[in-house]
Amino acid sequence: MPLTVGTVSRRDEARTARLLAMSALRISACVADAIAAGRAVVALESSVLAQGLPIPANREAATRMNAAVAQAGAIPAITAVVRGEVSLGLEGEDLERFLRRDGVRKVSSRDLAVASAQKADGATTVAASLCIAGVAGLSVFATGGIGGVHRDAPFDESADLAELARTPMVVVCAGAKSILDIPATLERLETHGVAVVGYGTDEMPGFFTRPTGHRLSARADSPEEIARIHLASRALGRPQATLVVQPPPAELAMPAELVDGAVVTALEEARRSGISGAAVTPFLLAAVERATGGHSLRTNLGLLEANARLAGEIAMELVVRGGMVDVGR
Ligand code: PSU
Ligand code: MN
Repeated sequence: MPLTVGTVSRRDEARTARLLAMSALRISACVADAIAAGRAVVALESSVLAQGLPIPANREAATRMNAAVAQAGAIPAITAVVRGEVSLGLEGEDLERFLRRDGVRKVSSRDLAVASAQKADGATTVAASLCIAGVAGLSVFATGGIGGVHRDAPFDESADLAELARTPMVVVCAGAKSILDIPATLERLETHGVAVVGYGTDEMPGFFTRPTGHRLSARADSPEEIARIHLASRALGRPQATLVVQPPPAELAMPAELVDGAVVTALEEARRSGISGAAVTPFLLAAVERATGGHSLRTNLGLLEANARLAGEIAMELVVRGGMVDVGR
């Protein structure tokens, strides 16, 4: 009996803490309505818009991702820090400023509180976006590629992995970017207890390329199967994300040799230019784009849209199963 009482009060404490944190968020009217109505909501990141993609492709990415989520019947919610306000639902003039990249800093999980206190504009990485979406109690997030372990600097491991380990959401991506060490990233995800589920594939996709030769331990072939896997994880009280990896659309996928060559060149360029820290990922992405004559850019846009659509479908499936919003986890 005391055990039950203790459990209940701990759950109440967790619920109160979550509600308090939620009140620190600025949630756009349309996203707030969707959450209140128990509709399917898909969180999207903003770093890919303000740092990862060049102008004007970043606008195309935002438009196509939002549309793909909506086509699936769900509501898109871009995460960001807007003049210090930690926000869910980046829209209108604020979104325009982020697309122009006017003084927008890159914000990972460690940077959230700093950007907030300093009233800065911050574009959120996967890690920071998961923090925000997790506080709001959302269940699904979509992006292009997650961060991971860097190839020639294994001590440089993206905070994306740590947040995947403690945010119980479905995260849809096309794998870890090809600029990273894929097997090392998979090993770290295993250590963190994050299930990596291939969508229609038995192999880890290579972001720009389809197969990488790295076999996955799990595969699912429908949004419904993914929803069931995630709900099973939630039922066990697991804190981790379910990481869904979807290969880029077949007609846009690039040959592995082309990408590998471009990545090696990009890594050399980064070394020569003394690039380090948070600047590494945006620098390498831009260098690969130059080296592939823009092919990688078309692939990037196509996979972002495809991932947003799949995330929308999974979110719809979770709503049907009553697993979308769960205040008090
Ligand atoms: N994938 C892309 N473009 C990007 C990123 C990923 O195609 O801009 C961003 C994501 O926001 C990801 C971040 O979370 O890069 C990882 O950066 P870092 O390695 O500094 O954690
Ligand atoms: Mn890093």
